[in-house]
Amino acid sequence: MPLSVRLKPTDSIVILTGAGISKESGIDTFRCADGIWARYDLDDVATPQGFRRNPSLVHQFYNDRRRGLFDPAVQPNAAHLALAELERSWRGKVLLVTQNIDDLHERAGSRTLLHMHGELLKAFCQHCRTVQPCTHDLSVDDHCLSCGRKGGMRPDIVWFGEMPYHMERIQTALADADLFLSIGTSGHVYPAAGFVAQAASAGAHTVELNLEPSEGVSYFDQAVHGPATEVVPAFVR
Ligand code: BV8
Repeated sequence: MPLSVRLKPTDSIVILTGAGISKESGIDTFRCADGIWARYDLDDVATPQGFRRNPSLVHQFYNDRRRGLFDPAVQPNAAHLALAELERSWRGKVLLVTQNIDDLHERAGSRTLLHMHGELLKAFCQHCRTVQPCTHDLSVDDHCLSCGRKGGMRPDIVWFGEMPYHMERIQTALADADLFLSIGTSGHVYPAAGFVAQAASAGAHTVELNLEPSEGVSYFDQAVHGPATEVVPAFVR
């Protein structure tokens, strides 16, 4: 049943995506059997403490993943493209919130997009606190493009224990949502994993589109399980 049958044309839609939507584009997830946390200790590479302990390890972790974005085989897939088409064709508001740090939603054409965990293609200077584009390998020897000082550059990524970006805008959108779609996320990491309960309490219809039931599946009104490139285009058409 097309989305337009479920909703009024002016209804608001909030979409949350996680690593699963990029899996079929060749980007690793975190908690699948062959995922990133099977190869790296989260505390070493995705916390401020880990960065202070060994910045070179963390830079290498993100440099490898940033380089992966430039692999010609890594392209937006049918799920990314279907969400960009929905944003273009839907008359109501559509807000796409992603936990992902890749740029596949942008490359698919999505515009109203918030990266709540930051972006691989940006760097942050701890001295002058500016965010700047980053397409190259970062290291402890880098100088900031803004203040010129050395040794303060880090990936512009939200690590565990750090406040995610755009939370106020996300909370406002969840309070106003008529439909909340959660795509390709295990529902393990907060505050993102709590969005479904917030949307539901505001009266939204909540749907999970995921390869398999997530940790939060019981919070959803509806769940469709299968590969994102199949279930997402079928649901949003
Ligand atoms: C914070 C860095 C507070 C970027 C990441 C309760 C409330 C608030 C906080 C907490 C809380 N309980 C615990 C916490 C602390 C913590 C947390 O949640 N810990 C977890 C381990 C329990 N949260 C935080 O620290 C957050 N910060 O709360 O700050 C605060 C308040 C005031 C002041 C200061 C601070 C910060 C969280 C962000 C951490 N950064 N990563 C990076 O390196 O990428 S999180 C990491 O997990 C990634 O960002 C990733 O996006 C995120 C979520 O993972 P998923 O995207 O869901 O990926 P996963 O592999 O888990 O699942 C993939 C899914 O896809 C699977 O279900 C699979 O079945 C499916 N799939 C696979 N293939 C396909 C598919 N689906 C469809 N098609 C396919 N083909």
